[in-house]
Amino acid sequence: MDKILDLDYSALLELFTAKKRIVITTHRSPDGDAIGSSLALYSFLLKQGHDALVIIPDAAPNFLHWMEGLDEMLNFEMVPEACIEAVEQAEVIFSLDYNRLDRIAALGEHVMASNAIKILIDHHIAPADYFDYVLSDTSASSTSELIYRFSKELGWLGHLNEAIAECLYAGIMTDTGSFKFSSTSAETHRITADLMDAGLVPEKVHSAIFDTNTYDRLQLLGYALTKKLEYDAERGVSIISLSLSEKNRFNYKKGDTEGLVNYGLSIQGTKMAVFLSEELNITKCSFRSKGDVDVNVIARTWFNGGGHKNAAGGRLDMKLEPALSFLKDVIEHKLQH
Ligand SMILES: [Mn+2]
Repeated sequence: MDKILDLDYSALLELFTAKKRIVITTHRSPDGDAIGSSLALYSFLLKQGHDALVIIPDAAPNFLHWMEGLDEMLNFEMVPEACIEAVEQAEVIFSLDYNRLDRIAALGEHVMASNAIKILIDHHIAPADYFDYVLSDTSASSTSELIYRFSKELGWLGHLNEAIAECLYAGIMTDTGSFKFSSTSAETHRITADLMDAGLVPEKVHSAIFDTNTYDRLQLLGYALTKKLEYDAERGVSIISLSLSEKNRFNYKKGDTEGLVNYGLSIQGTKMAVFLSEELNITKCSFRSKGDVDVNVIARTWFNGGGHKNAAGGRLDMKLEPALSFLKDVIEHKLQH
């Protein structure tokens, strides 16, 4: 069941009447929704006259670098002292697109220790109970959709412009798989229409996010699909595996194999897709599934990981070859098909 926890907006209206020092935080390995919702809220707060700052636990991916306000964010990995000081001085701290402070790594301890008013806005299940204000709606497509709702309730939408609309759209579009996941609602489309009325040009954002391949990345994708994709039609399982040296052959950069596992899942009849990626002394495992196949349980039981029912990750402390044998052994002997 979708659970909705809503905010006391009259108390918040009161809170934001006077200028506040505000820090916005979002989760590790921030995605389009994390960065988009944070920068949209950041712009709204600045336009309302507040002193605002976005802190990210680690770097934002390159395909989001066009967003307005991105250069003003602080990266906790790069400048921890400045981030800690800002958290200590904050009167209000927002937590966006994550539901527990351990999701923001070491930064979480400082947020926890702070006396600031803590506001959570998120769409993941089971938010922790140490926030002062919680807007949690698991039926919402994205945190960006919730930032739109939040800003509307507080009467800030008069500030909505093209740059803010682009940030919100990027978050909604990426979290809904370009409006195809079941979390896409009529409300999601109504909000998108409002964003277009505010000047948004959707194709511009699509292009900025998706048309960013390097030649090496496409070559790596081609290699992975033609040489390294194994498909077990009988069990409906596809596996792609890449060694460190194979990745290095294509000048691999972080993010280059993002989404690769989904190609395996797109084969008609596939129930589960796995991507194994060798790193220095470990092999990372990504799982995707359809329907009732619970990859969260599989990742937790055999691969030191976890996640969601249809999307999970894990790691094995071994090189690629033994990891691949281990995976096949689990598929052949441990799982029911
Ligand atoms: Mn999200």
